[in-house]
Parts: sequence; structure tokens; C-alpha cells
Amino acid sequence: MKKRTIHGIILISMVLAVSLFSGCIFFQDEGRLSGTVMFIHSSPVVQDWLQQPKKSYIQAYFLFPSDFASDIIFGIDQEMIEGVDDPIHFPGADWMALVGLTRDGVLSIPVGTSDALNGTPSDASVWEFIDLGISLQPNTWYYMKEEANFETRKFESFTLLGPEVNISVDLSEYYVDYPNYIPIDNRSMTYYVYAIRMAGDVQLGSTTIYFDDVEAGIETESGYTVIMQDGFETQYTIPDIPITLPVTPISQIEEYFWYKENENALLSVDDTQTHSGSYSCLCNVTLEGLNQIGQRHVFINKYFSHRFFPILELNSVLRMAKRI
Ligand SMILES: [Ca+2]
Repeated sequence: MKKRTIHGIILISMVLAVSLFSGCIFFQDEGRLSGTVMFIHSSPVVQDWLQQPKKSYIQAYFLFPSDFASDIIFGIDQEMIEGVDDPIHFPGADWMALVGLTRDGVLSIPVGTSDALNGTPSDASVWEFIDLGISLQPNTWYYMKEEANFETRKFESFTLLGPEVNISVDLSEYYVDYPNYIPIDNRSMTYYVYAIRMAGDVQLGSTTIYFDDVEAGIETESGYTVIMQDGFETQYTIPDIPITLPVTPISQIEEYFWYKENENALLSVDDTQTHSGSYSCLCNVTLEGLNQIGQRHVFINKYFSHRFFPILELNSVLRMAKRI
């Protein structure tokens, strides 16, 4: 496996400067992130874990069609939101252990900087790219899993399983990132599946990918305890996250429920391809329609802005990577 670290700090500073002046317009021209997020925090076992976080994992199955575009990055993510009222490290910190993949087998990971670990949001400025040396097959269900340690704030491992694929990557040398401030009152774990397309990297092909059978677990005294298993069989629409200013009470966000993690996300519960049952989650990252989003997007962008910075950064570093 070939590894490559990309530092995009200078370029990203420019991107951020532009985005501050132009609001969401810059983003709308740049790309789409279609992800769904589930919050989990209130059960006794999760409350205990949130008092002293340890390891956590997320796993999911995915499938893409034969003409799926090679530029699209898709994957899973888990983030520990510290909350502003009783943080462990810093008020509003959000520890992000995100992994992304392309159909050509490039694993992409935003990694934590020393500044981020010391409380300055990183804007996801450093990414690690690991070429797994494989090409994934279309119309095939693959399994991916990612483990992280939220005590040490480091990644643990990435696993990919499928026909003729059995890959496990040790990620324990990498810190998770703190990309941006999240104004929610109390602690929560959050779990995601997502796809990203950037305008500057568009390749020919279709833009939809399916996810199914998502599972999450946290480390307890007896090993891992599964805290969520969901195959999209009971929820038929995926709405926006309800947000209150200036701080959103975690109590108003429904648990064990999928939300759009930004307003531009295109998500549906679909019955075309399923790994289990009758439904799966379809993420579409077409760029069509992005410029028709109204001002409400700016509102969301202010409070979940870290969603956009990794995308902008990703676009920038991928461009840089192509020049190297
Ligand atoms: Ca299902």
C-alpha cells in the first residue's frame, strides 16, 4: 500500500477566506456532500462511555452501479461531540474519525494536527491517502468498518471485505481531527454514511451509491457493546437536523434516527438494491440543482460549517495530489 500525506493549509486558508465573504455560494459551486447522521447518547451504557470515552466502531455495507464515477468519495464516519456545557477537552469540540474510499481503492483520511488536538479547529487541513491497490467491483455489496479510540483521540483500523477483498489497515499512528466547533449543549456520539462529489474533479459516470446495515459499537468492560444496528427498514424519509440558536439542546434531536447532515444532502430510502430487508439508503451526489438552494443554507452553514470545510479541503488536496 502506498501512503501519501497532503498538507493543504495554504490553499485552504485561501478557500476559507473566500468562503467567509461569499457565504455558501462558494460551496454551492464546489460540490455536494450527501451524508446521513444518527445521534446516540442517552442510554446508560452510552452515558457511561461518554463520561470516559474509549474505542468505538462503525460498519456498513455499500454497493455502487457499474457506471459509478471514479471521483466520488464515499464512506463512514463517527464523531464524538463534546457539547458546550460539560466538555471533556474543549467546549464544542467535535472529534471526527472519518474514512473515505473511491472505487479505485484509495483510502482518504483527515488526520488531526497538534493545533487541533490542543483545541484549535483544523478545518481538516491535513489528509492521508492510502492506495489499497485494488479496484472495487460494481453491483457488489462490500463491507467496511472503521474503529477509533476517543480516549487517545486516534484512529485504530480500517477493514474492507468483499469478493476477493479482505483488507485491514492499521491506522493507529493517526490522530482523529477536530475540524470545527459544534454548538450542541451536551455530549453525543454520532455515526454517518456519506458520499462526496467535488465540481473540480468530476469524472464521467453516475452519482448514486447505496448503504445498508449500519452498525455501531462502543468499548465496555466486556468488550464491544453494539449500540446501533439499522438497515433502513423503519424510517422512510430523512429530514434536516432541528437546530436552535445559539446552542442546540441535544434533547431536541431524535436519537436512533437518520438526519440529513447538511441541507444539500440528497438522500432517500430506496428499494432498488438492498443488502437486507426491503430498503437501503441511497446517497446521490449529483451537482445538479446546487445553485438553486436558498438562503436557509447559509443559516445551516454557520452552525454545521465543519461539514463544508473538509469538502473544500478535500477538493483542494485532491487537486494538489494530482500535481505531485
Ligand atoms: Ca435494509
